[in-house]
Amino acid sequence: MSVVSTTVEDGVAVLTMDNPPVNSGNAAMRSGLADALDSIAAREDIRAVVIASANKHFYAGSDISEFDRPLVDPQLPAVIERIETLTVPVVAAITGLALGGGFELALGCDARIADTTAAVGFPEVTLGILPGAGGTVRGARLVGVPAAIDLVASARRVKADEALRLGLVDEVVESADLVHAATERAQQMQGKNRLRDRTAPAASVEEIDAARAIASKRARPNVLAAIEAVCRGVDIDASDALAEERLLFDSLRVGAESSNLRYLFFAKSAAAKALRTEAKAPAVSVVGIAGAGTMGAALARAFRARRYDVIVYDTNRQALDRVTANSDITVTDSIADLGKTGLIVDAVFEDMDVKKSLLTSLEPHLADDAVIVSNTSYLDLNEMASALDRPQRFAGLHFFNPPDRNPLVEVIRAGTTDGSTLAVLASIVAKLGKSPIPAGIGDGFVANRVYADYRSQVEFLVEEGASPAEVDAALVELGFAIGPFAVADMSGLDIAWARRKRLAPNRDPEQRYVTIADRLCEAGRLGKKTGAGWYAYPDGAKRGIPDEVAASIIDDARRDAGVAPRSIDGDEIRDRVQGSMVCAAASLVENGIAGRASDIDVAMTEGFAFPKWLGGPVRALALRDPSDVIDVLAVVHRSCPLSFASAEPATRGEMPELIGRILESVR
Ligand code: 3H9
Repeated sequence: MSVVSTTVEDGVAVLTMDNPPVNSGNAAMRSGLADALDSIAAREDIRAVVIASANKHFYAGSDISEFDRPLVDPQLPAVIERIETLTVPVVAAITGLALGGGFELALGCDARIADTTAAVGFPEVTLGILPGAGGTVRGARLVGVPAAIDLVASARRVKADEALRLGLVDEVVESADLVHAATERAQQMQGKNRLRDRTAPAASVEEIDAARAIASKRARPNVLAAIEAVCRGVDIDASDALAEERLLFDSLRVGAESSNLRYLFFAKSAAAKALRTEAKAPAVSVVGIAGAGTMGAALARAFRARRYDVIVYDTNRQALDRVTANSDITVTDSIADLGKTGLIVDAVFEDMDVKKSLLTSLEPHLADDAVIVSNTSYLDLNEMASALDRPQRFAGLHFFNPPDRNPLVEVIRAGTTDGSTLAVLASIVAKLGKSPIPAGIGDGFVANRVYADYRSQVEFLVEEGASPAEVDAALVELGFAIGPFAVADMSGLDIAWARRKRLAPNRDPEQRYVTIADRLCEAGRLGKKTGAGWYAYPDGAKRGIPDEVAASIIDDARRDAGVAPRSIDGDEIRDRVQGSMVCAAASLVENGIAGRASDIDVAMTEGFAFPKWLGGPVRALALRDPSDVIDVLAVVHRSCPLSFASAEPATRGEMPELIGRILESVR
């Protein structure tokens, strides 16, 4: 049976697309549409056509799992051409999302009616491509070059009311009236209204230059190509512009960048899917945050932004006042008030006794099915759970800084956590719009554990001879917006210092330990806030500059460690950083703390700004020549045989079995 069905009433054919879950455009959808349009073309009794959806979304874009292979005919531009060559008007009835190819399909129609749930947009650039079925060409002819540049380059979703204001849709109606309104519109239309035949609304050179300048900032090559396609497309014949756009789309689609971004899309899907359970999740509408510090306040904002009612509890009145200063968040110094909430996030001070005491005083006030989560970064969740009478309703929900903007969340199952608790968390992270990964209990869970090995490696590199500025520059060249030492200075060196001091008594003496960060802290260089850290910030300078004092602290540390500094090039820096993260990934997967190697790529790209177009550290190494990978792993192993024990076979020229396996899993 076709995924597109046709019904005809009063001379209007309604084509209904039904390709769950999101009506993505795969070969079956395209041929279903093409066949239906061909049948209509052959009939004389049809005066108008409506294209509608049987599902939540109109058409969430092309099925990107098809992009790794040559695309099967009929391709989307050919389907849209059939719409345009029909002599009768065609109206798109947009419900839910019309994204990418789905929006392009709607732009191929003669009118667009949306319901109030609708949102349209071009997410293609986030997949390393550009719209490939006329989005740049018809988009610019509909709303003008500046607005089209913004749409294709920002990838933003435009909700129904704004879409109406911009002219992207012609009318917005209630969902129940959508198909009826589209049918009426189709019946009233006098002939075709093809966007390809239009001239783009006029825009001044200044307006176009301004839109181009904003959209081009730090833009990847595919975004620049999308902007150029919009600008060039309005000056040439529509058929030529469509052909040029398609060529660009195809060349980008088969490139490494787009392939890596598709890999990440499915990696995120797989991580989210791993959290789904059959268990029932009680709906949560009121969220409690325990702790009104910086993290608690930011968490409160994140939940409030997604329309949860939020109650922040703290005994510190000043901290509570800061939370209420700019928001409609309720605050309380009475723990009993958290009894009204369905989810409570522990964001109190990172100390086991403080956490346990919160849990024991909180639990008696809660409904039986309320869930408590801890946002701890390092503490043992099983030990915390032991303080509770209902430990099955407890888990870890670990957000990353700043939690109102950083999309990464680790969902950590404690030994006692039940399925319904996980179901609550899966639905909450989805509503928050976060990118979750499941994680098990272990020092630093998944993401911080990988980051810790990355951090140690950059310090090894400095001890061996690279300067902090050289390391930062090499990693900015890889694609990070800012290097690790500049990041450390921004966040402050004192928190990590306190942690190192706490862990010092249990540190394995065989563990390579670089003392430079400790020496900087001892010298009062705690980062930007103290005017100096790895760099100096004279007169409140925004960006740090390398200075003699840090250089001499580094020299002293090298001398005391018996290291003769050597010059280290950017390639070695980049290789060692990525190799270290891959070793960490291998041990996390082996110990079951991470479910899949691809979860580590999700964690590093979503939470730690590893360049997405490389797919993440594991994927990036997996795509290298195996003999290069063995060389990289051998150097990483030698940098600290204890930390990077899993890479040991590489020193004999062999691919370590476990690492080979995780690399294979992400190719
Ligand atoms: C494009 O259109 C290019 C054109 O210009 C070219 C024309 C020639 N493909 O995310 P969910 C799967 S580029 C394949 O959990 P939600 C997804 O993996 C495309 N699969 O649901 C998941 O699978 P599973 C432009 C897709 O409600 C399941 O569907 N379009 C696609 O949280 C449910 O998805 C986009 O970039 C797809 N396009 O979110 C939109 N979309 O159940 C990409 C979804 O096995 N999609 N799947 O884990 C999204 O952003 C979200 O999926 C969406 C729904 C917001 C639609």
